[in-house]
Amino acid sequence: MEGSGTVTDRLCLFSYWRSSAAYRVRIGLNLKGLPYEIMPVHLLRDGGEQHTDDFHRANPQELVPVLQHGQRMLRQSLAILEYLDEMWPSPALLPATARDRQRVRALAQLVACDIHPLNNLRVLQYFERDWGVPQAERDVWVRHWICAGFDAFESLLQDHPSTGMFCDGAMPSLADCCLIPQVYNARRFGISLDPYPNIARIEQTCLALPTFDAARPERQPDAPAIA
Ligand SMILES: N[C@@H](CCC(=O)N[C@@H](CS)C(=O)NCC(=O)O)C(=O)O
Repeated sequence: MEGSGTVTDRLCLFSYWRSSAAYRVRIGLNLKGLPYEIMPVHLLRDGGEQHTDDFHRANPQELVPVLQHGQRMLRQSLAILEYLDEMWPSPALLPATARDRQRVRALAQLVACDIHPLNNLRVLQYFERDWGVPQAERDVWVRHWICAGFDAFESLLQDHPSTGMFCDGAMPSLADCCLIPQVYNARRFGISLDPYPNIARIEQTCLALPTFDAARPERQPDAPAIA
C-alpha cells in the first residue's frame, strides 16, 4: 500500500560495495529505517557480474543498483529514492515546498546526471579497452569532471538561505544521498576538499549519522577485508 509506512514485501538491493549509485539507495533505505537484504553484484569479477544473463533480466542496462520490492524490479537510483519517499513518506527525502524540492532535485541531478555518468566504470573501461587511454589520463578525466561539478555544487550551497546542516536545512535529503557517495569517489581519486568547505562540512555531518555510516562502502558485506 502506498504511503503505508509498513514493509509488506521484502526489499532486496542488488548492490556493489563501491558503487556510488547503490550507495545513494543504501542511504535512502537507512534513512527510512527499512530492512533490506544486499545481493552483491561484483562489477569487476569475471568481466563483471552485471553482464550475466540473470542480471541482464533484472536490469537490461546492466547497471546497479536494482531494488527488488516484492516481485517488482526498480531501476535508476534517483527514481528508486523517489519511490521510497512516496511509499514511506517519513522522514521525507524532499522538502515541503515546490521551490525547495526543485533545488534539492537540481543538486541531486548535478551529481547523478552531470558528474557520475562521465566517470562510470563502463566509460573508463571504454577509454581503456577501445582507445588505449592510460590510467594516468583516465584519472585526470575523472578528477576534471568531479572538480567541475563540485565547483558548481559548492557555489550553490554557499550563502544560499536553504543550505543548513545538510544540503537543505536540518534534515538529510535526496541531495545528501547523492553528494556523500560522490565525495567518496572524489577521495578515491585524491581530490582535496579544501576548496569545498560546505561540501566537506556536510560530509562530516552526514557520516556522523548511523544511517549514512552503515551505508559506507567499507561497511558492506561484499567489501574486501581491507578496503
Ligand atoms: N543512472 C544510474 C547509474 C547506475 C550506474 O552507473 N551504476 C554503476 C555503478 S555506480 C554500474 O553499475 N556500473 C557498471 C558498469 O559500468 O559496467 C543510476 O543512478 O542508478
